[in-house]
Amino acid sequence: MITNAKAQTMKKRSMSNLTELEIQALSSGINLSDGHPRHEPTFTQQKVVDQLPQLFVEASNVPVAILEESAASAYYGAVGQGTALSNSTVLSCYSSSVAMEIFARALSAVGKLEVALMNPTFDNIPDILSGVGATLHPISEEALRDGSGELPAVVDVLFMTSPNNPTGTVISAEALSRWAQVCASRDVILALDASFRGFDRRAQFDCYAILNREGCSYVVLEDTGKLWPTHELKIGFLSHSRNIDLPLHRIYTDILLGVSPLILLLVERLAQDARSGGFDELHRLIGLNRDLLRGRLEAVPGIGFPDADSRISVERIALPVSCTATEVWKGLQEKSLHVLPCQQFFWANPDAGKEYIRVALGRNTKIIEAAAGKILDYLSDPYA
Ligand code: EGV
Repeated sequence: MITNAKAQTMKKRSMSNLTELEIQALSSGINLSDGHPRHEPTFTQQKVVDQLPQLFVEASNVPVAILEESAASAYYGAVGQGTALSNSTVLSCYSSSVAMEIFARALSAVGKLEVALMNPTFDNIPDILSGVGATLHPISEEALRDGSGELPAVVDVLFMTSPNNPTGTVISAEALSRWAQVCASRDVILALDASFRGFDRRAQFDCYAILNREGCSYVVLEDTGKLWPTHELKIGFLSHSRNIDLPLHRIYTDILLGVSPLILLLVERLAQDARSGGFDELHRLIGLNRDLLRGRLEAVPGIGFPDADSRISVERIALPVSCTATEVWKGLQEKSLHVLPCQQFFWANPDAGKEYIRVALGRNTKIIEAAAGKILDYLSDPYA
């Protein structure tokens, strides 16, 4: 018998994953597909980049444990996570997806494979989890945000993304406390992917203080890879409560010895820059690009921007009912503009993503302007 869940999985396997679509956007045309930052560095970011040869030398002269501590401390300090280093252990990874894979492997090693997972969210999270054999139980973004949902009866992990990708939804301090209490009382691991935290001050309350206060076991993933245009030089931080019953360090060391000391230094300097005005500049750029896109497109009949309050570096567009995400994604591709259709974000109910495309905003404003023009032309006359 083919169950509903199985049918959904089979349907998903027959589609490309979002990253396969993102790769198609790398070689030609305008790329508003991936959520990686591709705008010009700011003046002060460029000054850090100009110091790379000196940083290279410095990387040889400072013990890596010190570099790790300084990079983590600069990053967590810049995003309001003041107690991250006092009560948890941090493992630095090449990227947040590598951190995610390590977490998933650790879950599978101890058979904690019942995972309540936010829906929608970026598809590599469900894919990595199901890749290690996890059973996924969808829990809606609204239920998590309001703190109103119930955890399934048998569950080992509650996994949420905040700010969420692609919606930008933030789990408030109150909601996080509530979920941390639920997890603590039911011996469930709370996992939080905060890769987009840097974009939204509302997500920059000290979540480690809350998680430690409520006493749950937790894992938090953070990422510098969405923030600064560094050609994929980035760190994914995998931090966890000291009481966690998972072989994270063992799996981490199965996979890597450590990250590049040069990248640690680069991250430290860019985090310091972010703290002293860099984030303000980043938020201005993303806000400007978002306003410009919405302003140019709002005249299209039937179009919508469902994530009114989003601050993250991607924007979801609700399409007029006359067209589907796949059609628009293909049609725009024919005009050399790459975006993403949203079915794969809705991992538990892909059809719900048919009405949306996602466009990346971490680009120079001129690019967003040109892309908005193409989207406007296409939606005004798809057959032109
Ligand atoms: C986004 C790319 C990975 C991912 C992009 C992303 N895919 N890492 N497999 O980083 O929103 O476009 O998160």
